[in-house]
Amino acid sequence: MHATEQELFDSKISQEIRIEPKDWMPEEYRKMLIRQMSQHAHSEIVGMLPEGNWITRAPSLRRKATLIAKVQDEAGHGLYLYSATETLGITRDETIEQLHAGKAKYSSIFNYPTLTWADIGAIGWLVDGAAIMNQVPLCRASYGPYARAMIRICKEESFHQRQGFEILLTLSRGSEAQREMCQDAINRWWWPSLMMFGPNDDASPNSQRSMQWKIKRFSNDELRQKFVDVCVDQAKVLHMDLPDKDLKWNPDSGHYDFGEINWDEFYEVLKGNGPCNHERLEARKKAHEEGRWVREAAAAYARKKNHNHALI
Ligand code: FAQ
Repeated sequence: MHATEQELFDSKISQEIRIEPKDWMPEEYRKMLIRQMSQHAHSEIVGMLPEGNWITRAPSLRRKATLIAKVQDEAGHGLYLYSATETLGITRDETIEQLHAGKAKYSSIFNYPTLTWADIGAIGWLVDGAAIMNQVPLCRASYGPYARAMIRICKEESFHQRQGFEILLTLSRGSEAQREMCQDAINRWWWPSLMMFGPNDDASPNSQRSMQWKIKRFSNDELRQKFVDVCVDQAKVLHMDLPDKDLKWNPDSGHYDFGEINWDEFYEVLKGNGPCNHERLEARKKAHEEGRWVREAAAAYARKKNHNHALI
């Protein structure tokens, strides 16, 4: 008897054989990937905005060059992820349209403002740090193009995390004002970074399915806990505090216990009511409009080239 397409798919998943674009896949699997991968791509692109804000104000040429390189890397990540999403049968135009219409989400973290230079350090340390914790397991995601895109992305995110930590380390060894600025940035970015991992497991509608399909390999709470555990030790190196009075080593679990996340704030940000949601979306729409002529010129050039080839 021949195996059905569904059986073939299931057996590939159970044997850790990657699913590739031309393979048969259940419609729900395809939709789950389009949702997560396009939101991930949007996050990388919108994520350029808070840091881009500091390129002109970086305190030295070295800091400026590094920050430009980092922001450029995020653009690259967005582009690989849009391309990987296109392999699922949705065009880049459609996914971008969903973002601009407010139908597609992007990471909540990018709706917070970057008020001081120390925020650039805190983003590198905490935001890229959380991104790595979440994305290293995605290098083993069951969908080939997503998993392969994540390998390079994770290597670059590691460099970002270190540059952020080094910014904070420099500030933490500086003047009183610099130490205060460093602590203030950590205070503002800590909780939103924990929210990046998504709702608690019992309130996460997609996790179970995604883990059965081996897209996600760990639950939101598992990854959040790993992140808290590594950050506590890193904060000690900085001689900075994490703003949580309930943070405490638990010898029974072998992990740090931590306080309750403000989920009302998280869902308000998701609904569009965070401090910078409006500004971020407007900036993306404006950039898209202003880049229209470039896309049109590139498309016209490609058409002309194809036409000339046809004549040869
Ligand atoms: N923000 O059922 P779950 C970066 C939504 S890239 C906004 O748990 P899932 C690099 C979720 O979409 C950061 N929405 O969902 C960088 C779902 O809504 P939907 C982005 C969130 O997918 C650094 C609903 O809540 N990383 O930082 C958030 O199983 C520095 C229910 O949630 C990725 O996208 C949130 N934080 O798990 C760039 C990684 N959390 O779609 C520049 C890939 C949850 O049903 C500078 N994504 N939601 O309407 C993932 O791993 C997953 O999608 C999760 C969420 C873990 C984010």
